[in-house]
Amino acid sequence: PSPVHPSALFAVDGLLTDEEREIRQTVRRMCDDELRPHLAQWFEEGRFPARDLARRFGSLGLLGMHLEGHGCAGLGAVAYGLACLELEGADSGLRSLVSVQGSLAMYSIWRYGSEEQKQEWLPAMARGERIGCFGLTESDFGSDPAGMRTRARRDGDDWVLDGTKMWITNGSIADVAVVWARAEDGIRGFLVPAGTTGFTAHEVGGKLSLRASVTSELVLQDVRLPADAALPGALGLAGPLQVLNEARLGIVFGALGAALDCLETTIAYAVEREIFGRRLASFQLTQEKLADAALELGKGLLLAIHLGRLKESGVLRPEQVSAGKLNNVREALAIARTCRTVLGASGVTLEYPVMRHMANLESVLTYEGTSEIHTLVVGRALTGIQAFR
Ligand code: TGC
Ligand code: FAD
Repeated sequence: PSPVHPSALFAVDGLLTDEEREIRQTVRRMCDDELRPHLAQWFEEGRFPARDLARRFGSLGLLGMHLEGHGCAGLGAVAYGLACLELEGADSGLRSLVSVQGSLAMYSIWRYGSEEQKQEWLPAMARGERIGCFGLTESDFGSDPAGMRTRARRDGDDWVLDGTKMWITNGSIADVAVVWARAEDGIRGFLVPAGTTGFTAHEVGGKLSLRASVTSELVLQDVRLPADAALPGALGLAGPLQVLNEARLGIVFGALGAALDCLETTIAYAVEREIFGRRLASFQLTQEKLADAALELGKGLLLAIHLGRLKESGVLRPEQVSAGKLNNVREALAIARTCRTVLGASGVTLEYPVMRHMANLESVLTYEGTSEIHTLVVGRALTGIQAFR
């Protein structure tokens, strides 16, 4: 019998509209033609052309693609998720660029910003001409942002910010940082343009994961901002946590893209590779690995599409996003690890994308809420008892 592609096993294409399938194909083609040939090098060198890529992604309408108005494409959650899936099938770092720009930085402005802030930033960010970052985490307050030390105090009409943010994607290449800080009346978001006096960003080196992504520390020392730098619609931790739901949904899809790339690579390898006088794919142990991976991939995709449809109907709850992120990233990482075993020694090199995806997925398991935090969110939903603190 002729082989069935792992995505075709569950016939999920039938759950998509023509427009969604077309968007997926367009992003896939762009990844194949323009990104895949360079990924191993970008990862090895820990450098990639972020600004050029942002413009290219902007030209395809991928930045803030699920937002309406102000130059954004206004597409549905599933279309956005499928774009994330294809981008992450290339490299999680590229999906990160798009997640942070569209779902964290742009969404913060779109949801909580004034009309003037939206007009100033959103169209240029949608085109990829200006890059944003999202500063919530601090070195001592990652999983528990409620404890943040960054402060915003009033001085006349101005705001003055002091503090340090850590592990901020796009931080040192951003034109604007969305910085979350504790004001007297609660946590507020601020738009801090690059170059503002007292604001500096430094790239974090030595990463063994997401090497094709910029990760930075943001330092704010007596940063004076005008009154209209604050996002008027956000007060309290619920503000940034609501923003995170957007990006987490992209990851529910995206992580499966990395897993699918691993599985496609591994099936092709196992069918060609000969050992003990037979093809590697002809051994039952190998087929069990491939079958289990395809099952988890298919189940994850069904879950992702279901959550996307709930989002499009306006009824998606945060604990459902947590369940999706927890399951799909955990399974994607397990698939990447299993695929790596099938490739043997070749699996530990950059000749194949599998270990690169595996290393990237370690960050994906940690950022946007660790797997433990999402477990506790689901546990709280099931029991009504919070076990965070
Ligand atoms: P808690 O008391 O539960 O909540 C405080 C207020 O927030 C509301 N809330 C949410 N609202 C919308 N969506 C959610 N997911 C929400 N979770 C909570 C909640 O209803 C409450 O509202 P109100 O009005 O009653 O005040 O807060 P807590 O301090 O107990 O913390 C809960 C916990 C641990 C779940 C939360 O702190 C958390 O999610 N921690 C994880 C932090 C995190 O995910 N950081 C990510 C940083 S950004 C990032 O990683 C980008 S990666 C970049 C890339 O993609 O490349
Ligand atoms: P900690 O919170 O110190 O957690 C350490 C371990 O303890 C984890 O396993 C965690 O699950 C566990 N743990 C914590 N609390 C509990 C508990 N109550 N019960 C049981 N176990 C617990 N942040 C941003 O704001 N913006 C960004 O753009 C951004 N980009 C990132 C990019 C990369 C590459 C990485 C790696 C991180 C990024 N982050 C960003 C930060 C990320 O969100 C945090 O790393 C994450 O929230 C976890 O925080 P932490 O690293 O301080 O770990």
